[in-house]
Amino acid sequence: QPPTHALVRHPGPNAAEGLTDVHEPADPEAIAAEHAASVTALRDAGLEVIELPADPDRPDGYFVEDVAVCLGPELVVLTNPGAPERRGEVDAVAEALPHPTKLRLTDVGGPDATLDGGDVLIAADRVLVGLSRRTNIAGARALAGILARHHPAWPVSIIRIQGVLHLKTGLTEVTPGTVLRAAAMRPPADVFALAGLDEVLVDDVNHANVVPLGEVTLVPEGARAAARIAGRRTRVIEVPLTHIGRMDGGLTCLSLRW
Ligand code: CIR
Repeated sequence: QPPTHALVRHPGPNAAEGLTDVHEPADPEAIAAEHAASVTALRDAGLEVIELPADPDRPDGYFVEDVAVCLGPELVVLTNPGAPERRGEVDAVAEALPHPTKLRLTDVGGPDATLDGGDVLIAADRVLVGLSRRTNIAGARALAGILARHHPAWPVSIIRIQGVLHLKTGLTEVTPGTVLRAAAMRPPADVFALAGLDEVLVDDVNHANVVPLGEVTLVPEGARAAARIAGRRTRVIEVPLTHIGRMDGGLTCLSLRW
């Protein structure tokens, strides 16, 4: 089921002060403009969008995808982000989500379980959970346990990822059964994780992160392979992401969708 709703949080004046491995400086006003373009694109795609105000104390707060995993309109899993400086982002998003059932990852996996939503790819026929610098085994297992209970038909693979921040930085599903993988992200050692999927390799590490929304696909501006493949089946909206990319963010990170 394509999503009908999304939640976003505005970037604040401190939006360029969050965590990043990229050495080029980002401009907070440019971040705000790119973020606004992403919200317009979500609305243009027909989604109803909840907008939260910026949090002046949390520069990475607009990367809402990392603090929750929406499993449809009924159930959401509130995460325990791997970066301690991001843990304070969870509660405001949790309160704003209308889902009737809200589970805490740490209630299932214990206080040491960490997981960023950016490490969870829900594809057409499977769920991939990345073990990254942010998501540990206890966190991945806790999410897999929740999925086994609430969505027993979804096969789950836990895969170690290297070369990118989050699983979805380097791997997203562009159309059902076709994934884009950034060459910078090494292929998963678990050979079954991507079995049966068509994989398209992209050279630019910022061009593998797309948001499929049923009849519309959001892709980063200039991501030609993504636009071409998505364009065969859906309308494509390109979103500029230069400055958000410098904060290690992609399109998926900017919203929660259900
Ligand atoms: C961070 O390092 O946590 C943020 N600056 C970027 C988070 C990007 N989120 C994502 O890929 N899901």
